Amino acid sequence: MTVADRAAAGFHQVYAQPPAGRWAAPGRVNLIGEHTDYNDGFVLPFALPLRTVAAAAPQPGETWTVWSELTGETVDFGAAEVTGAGRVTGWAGYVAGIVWALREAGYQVPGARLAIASDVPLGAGLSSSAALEAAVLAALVDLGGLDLPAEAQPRLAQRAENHYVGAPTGIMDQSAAIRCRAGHALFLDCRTEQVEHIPFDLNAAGLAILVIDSNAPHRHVDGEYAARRNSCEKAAALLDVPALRDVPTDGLDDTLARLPDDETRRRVRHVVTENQRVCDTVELLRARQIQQIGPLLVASHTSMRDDFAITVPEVDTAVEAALAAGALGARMTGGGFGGCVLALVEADHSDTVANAVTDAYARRGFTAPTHTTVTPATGATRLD
Ligand code: GAF
Repeated sequence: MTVADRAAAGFHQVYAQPPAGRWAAPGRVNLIGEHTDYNDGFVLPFALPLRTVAAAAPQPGETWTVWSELTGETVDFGAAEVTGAGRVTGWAGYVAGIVWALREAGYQVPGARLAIASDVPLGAGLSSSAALEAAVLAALVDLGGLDLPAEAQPRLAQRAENHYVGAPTGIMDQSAAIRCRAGHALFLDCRTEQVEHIPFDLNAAGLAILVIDSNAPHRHVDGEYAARRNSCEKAAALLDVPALRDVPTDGLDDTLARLPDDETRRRVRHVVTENQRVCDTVELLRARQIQQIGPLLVASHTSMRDDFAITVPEVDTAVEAALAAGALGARMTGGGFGGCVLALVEADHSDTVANAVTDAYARRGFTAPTHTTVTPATGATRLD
């Protein structure tokens, strides 16, 4: 059964009625541009063909009921739970967070019953939470006939995640889940929220993106993420700029010399050089030179490993093994401390690269990685 059919079947089973519609939103990988979003910088994610589907129908009053295929649980909440942040916890908190953020923004949110099914793996750094937020948001916007254009939806979903759930993320994942286009990467300016859909036709170039789940245990992800964000914001204040996006690449060494310690200098260097790498990658893709982006991916990984300090031995091993086996480029994707690695490979070479990573893991005694090849899919959409 497809994920959309599973959502509909779950809806029937739980509510003994058909849904009024189904809405899907994808997970994402980020081609390049890590930890740049909350620094007002640039990112270049694309949507995965793995999706979360919300089957939904209106229900009377200010009440919401949501069932999840994954846990088999049904959670109910009402107006009291969405007048203050954080009152619904766990996976249903993302759903309540969307209702909360819509109400905070002044929308009349329709009561609803929802059934959620998903193919986006949890905890793999592929943005399962943003996919859930985006699918639920799309459903509620349509059911309520709310005047909330797609361009404005990522900021609202981010508010749900930041303030209701309490995770201090940037705007990349929600933007990818909502605004991506099939066959394209999404070049997003996280300050202005302007986007350019950059053609990313891997097939035509005889290439593939291999996504390898490092299966590394997540270690201190939330605390480390918040710490990175904090040191970036402090550094921007020290440099007297609104955000690290405003630090130019030219004269970077002189700028870094104004900072008080080596760790802060490294954090800033990562963000400034990573923004530049996103722009350089976009230039190459515009020129249809996908093959040439490999060294930028590798430089991004090195910067995340050595300057931003967000990689772990499993992801470093996967990147090294992929490159040694002939990948054109490879890097960790997502927030870090585990999650996935992406490798740009010749299409007929992806098994060789994947097997090389599996072998390297076995030699180091790591839990075996899992892998899949992906092409850019569409953002949030109503299915029926
Ligand atoms: C996570 C966050 F949710 C994003 O906002 C982004 O900061 C990313 O880590 C790192 O680039 O996915």
